[in-house]
Amino acid sequence: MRAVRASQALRSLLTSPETEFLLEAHSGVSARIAEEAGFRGIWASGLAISAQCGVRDHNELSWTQVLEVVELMVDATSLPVLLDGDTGYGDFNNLRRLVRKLEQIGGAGVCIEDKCFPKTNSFIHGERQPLADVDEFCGKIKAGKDSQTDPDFCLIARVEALIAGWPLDEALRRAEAYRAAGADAILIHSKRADPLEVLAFAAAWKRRAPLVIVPTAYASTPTPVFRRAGIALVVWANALIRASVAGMQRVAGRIHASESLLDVESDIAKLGEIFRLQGADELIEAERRYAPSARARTHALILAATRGSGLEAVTEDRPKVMLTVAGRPLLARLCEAFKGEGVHDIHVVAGYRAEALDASGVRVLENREHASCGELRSLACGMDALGDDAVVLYGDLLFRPYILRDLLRVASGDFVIVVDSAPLPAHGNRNDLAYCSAPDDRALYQTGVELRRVSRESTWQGRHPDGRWIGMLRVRGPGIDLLRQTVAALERREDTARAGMPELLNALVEQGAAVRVLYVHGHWLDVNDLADLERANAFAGGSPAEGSAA
Ligand code: SPV
Ligand code: MG
Repeated sequence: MRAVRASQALRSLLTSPETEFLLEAHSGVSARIAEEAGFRGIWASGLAISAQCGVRDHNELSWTQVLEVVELMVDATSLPVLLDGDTGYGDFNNLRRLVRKLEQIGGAGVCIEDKCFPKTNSFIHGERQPLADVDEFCGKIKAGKDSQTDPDFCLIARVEALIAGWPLDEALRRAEAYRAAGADAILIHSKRADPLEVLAFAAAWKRRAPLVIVPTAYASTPTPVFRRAGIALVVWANALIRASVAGMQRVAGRIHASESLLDVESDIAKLGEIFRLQGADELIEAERRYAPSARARTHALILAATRGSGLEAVTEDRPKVMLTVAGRPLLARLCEAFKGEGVHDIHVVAGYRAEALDASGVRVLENREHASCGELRSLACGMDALGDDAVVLYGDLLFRPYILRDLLRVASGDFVIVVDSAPLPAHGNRNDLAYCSAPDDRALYQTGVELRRVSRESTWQGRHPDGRWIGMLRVRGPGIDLLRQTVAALERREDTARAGMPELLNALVEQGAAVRVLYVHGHWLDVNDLADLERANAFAGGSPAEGSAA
């Protein structure tokens, strides 16, 4: 609900002792832009609305088509919208329907001009356009006023006599008749390059009713001149449609010539700005409130930028994640695992041999600094893909489906990592030893265990590790922001700029974040060397699992 009704707001602009301004808008987004610029009201220009539809300002749009645009504008802004209603789209009866419909959709008022339907724009042979009969036009004004139910709805009568080449007297005669018929204000239009006839009209009019002007032809007139003349409302009637046309022409030409977006990217609005103008954030908020399950869609981010030392013999032409295990690439297996759990929003951060990454149904992000930076850089590249809830994992993992399922469905907390409590195998890397708040007690269904440290040290604070982090992290809710900030902070520090995921987990713990532990007992493996690849083939092929995949 608007605090002040739109019609009231428009009326107070008309009756304010100051000169006020309306800006043309022709769409929801242009209306919102006008509001953000500081305008207090909108001119729903017939010229601009028809132009944005690619048709002439000649009543080629039906009045209901015009109203559809007006309704979108009303919805998009809290400002009063004054419709440039041409001649009222017909006789008095058409105007009555227009007024009622406008009220229904929240329009604040209508301006009608004393020409004949179909009219054409005043700047196209304005002198040749016949004026309406004064009595008939007065009848139309009365009909319009009689059919409004909101007392503040404004009906403005536009005098086209000067445009059509009639003298000042005729313009004054008409204006007075329209005022007497009930018009709330008079719009006096002129196509002269100077404001003289409008000023002469204003002087003779003596503020009998608020005066509205459209200084398109006499745009060089300083605005104080209008203030001094007592003009109530100045309408900047076509600036936004002209701005958008000029912008679109420039950009379309450059894209066509360069066959690229690169030249224009810095001159056009960022997508984020479009989303902001559309109110995308509000929808995210609303989804949280009304459809939390829809919002809680989990994303997957696969870190797959490295070649993998120990696998050089088989990664000459492809990244590790494209290695084939039991007939299918590791990446395809991971995607299948995620999709099987309903996680369809999958991003993979590529680096080494990114071009060889062949993945349908996943989006590829690139870490161009993969050779010189650590995993943090890859994670930073994928940060925007995390949404509100994500599983981040290494691309060389193979695991039984229940591990991901439990991580998605059972584990709770802003951060959850999967830790394998099975005895450490003789083979495999030991960078990710996990020290936790409690060891895995397989007789209990533990949910409250937290990570204390991930380390390659085989003891920490005199204790043995509780297991091995398998390279799978779930992060969600407020955890996403903390993750983002922590990655940024680590990247800023010289000693941690090239760090990996273990340093990140430790930094989170050191800041007091609760990193929950989901214990598993085997049933996974990672591929670090050729022997692992062998094991992976057996694991994926269904042979009795070895090592940590026991
Ligand atoms: C419009 O903006 O459509 C107007 C003003 O009616 S003018 O183009 O000057 O006629
Ligand atoms: Mg118009």
